[in-house]
Amino acid sequence: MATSEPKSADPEEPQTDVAAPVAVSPEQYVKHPLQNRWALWYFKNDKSKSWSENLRLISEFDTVEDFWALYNHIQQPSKLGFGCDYCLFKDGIKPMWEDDRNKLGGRWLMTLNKQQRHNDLDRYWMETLLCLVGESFDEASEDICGAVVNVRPKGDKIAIWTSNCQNRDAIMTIGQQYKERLNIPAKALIGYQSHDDTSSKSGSTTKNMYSV
Ligand code: MGP
Repeated sequence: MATSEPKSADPEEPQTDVAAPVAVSPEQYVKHPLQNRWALWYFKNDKSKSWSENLRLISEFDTVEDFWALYNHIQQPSKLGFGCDYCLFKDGIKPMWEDDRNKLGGRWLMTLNKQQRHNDLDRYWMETLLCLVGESFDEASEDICGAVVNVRPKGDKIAIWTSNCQNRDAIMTIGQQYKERLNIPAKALIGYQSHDDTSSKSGSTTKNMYSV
């Protein structure tokens, strides 16, 4: 039971305890949707487990705000241990050759030298993420499956995976625009390799199907 009656409102007295309504536009509270939902995966090389057991889903997001919240929460690639990877893939596509949406595909591969871990790796990876979530490749963005960064003692790698290695036009559009976004000099070539060739390679290099 109430112990005191509410004061009767005196129209002469200013109503200091009532907050004036503030107009809030939807821009201030509605998150900005991305065109696709994305999943971030983390790979940690534990030799006692199989390759696929070492792959862990970290989180999914489908808004600009949730992308940045996740990005700001996790370590930059240059701070990861050797043998670790991050993978950002469209929701429903596992970051492995065997997934139905990857098995006919391949990747644009950038191999970095050891100095680039300090100079370029984190910047390239962030730009790669922005290319993906921002759907930067026009209609060719449809062909994008995801991207991977591998942190390795012999030199780090960043790759964009696409769904079909026969889709030359989409692959070339992605390769050219990606190279421009990263400001890679025209004379420095990057190559595209099919997952089929990568997974069955016997030597240390896989042949390029395309290069830009
Ligand atoms: P990696 O991690 O892509 O490159 O592949 P890394 O460590 O630089 O080695 P390199 O061979 O390119 O010099 C390392 C190994 O992980 C591969 O040889 C496979 O055994 C395994 N692996 C990598 N991927 C991407 C897959 C995959 O998609 N599926 C399966 N089953 N194994 C994979």
